[in-house]
Amino acid sequence: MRTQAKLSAAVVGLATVGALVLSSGGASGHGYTDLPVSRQKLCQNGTVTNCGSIQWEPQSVEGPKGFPAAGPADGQICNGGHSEFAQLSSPTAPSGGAWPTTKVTGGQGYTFRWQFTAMHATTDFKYYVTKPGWNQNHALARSDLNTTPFLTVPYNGQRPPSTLSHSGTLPTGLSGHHVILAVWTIADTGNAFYACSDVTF
Ligand SMILES: [Cu+2]
Repeated sequence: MRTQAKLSAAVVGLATVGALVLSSGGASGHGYTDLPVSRQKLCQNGTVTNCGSIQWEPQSVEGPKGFPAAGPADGQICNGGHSEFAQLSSPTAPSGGAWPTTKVTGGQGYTFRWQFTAMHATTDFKYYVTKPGWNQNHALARSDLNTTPFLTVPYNGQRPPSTLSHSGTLPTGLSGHHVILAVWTIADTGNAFYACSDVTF
């Protein structure tokens, strides 16, 4: 009897652990930008090939929050620190050649857009852009970026709708190829979602 009681306690314990694992798994993925189109979306829609597993889950670029003080390491910012998504930090498209870019104009109003598959309680959204003269020949690092966001949208712990647009103004003084880094910071976990979009000013 005692053994049986211990066993069933152990089974309950395992079930609890299982439920916790499932619930954190459920919170583990879930948004990307499609305006301007992000690298993970270009992989998912087949515009860029040889991307690896990110093509099946563009919403899963989830890494530690706190960028730029914390967050993914330099060289892994665009892949959220996930080695299985390393293709996203490649300075060139995994299929060869340059990442396709969206044409934008400095000083112009722009509507940035996120798509969510899980609507997490949200601290804020921040948008960063690379500096003039950034190093385009390596995986994106903090030294390439203006680490002051050009757009911050506080969200006060609310949950976003499945599609969310933000109106902002593109920074001035940039020309040629740049990367916009969008960061979605979750309020009730230690994580954030990262999306890099290539643009031409
Ligand atoms: Cu999630």
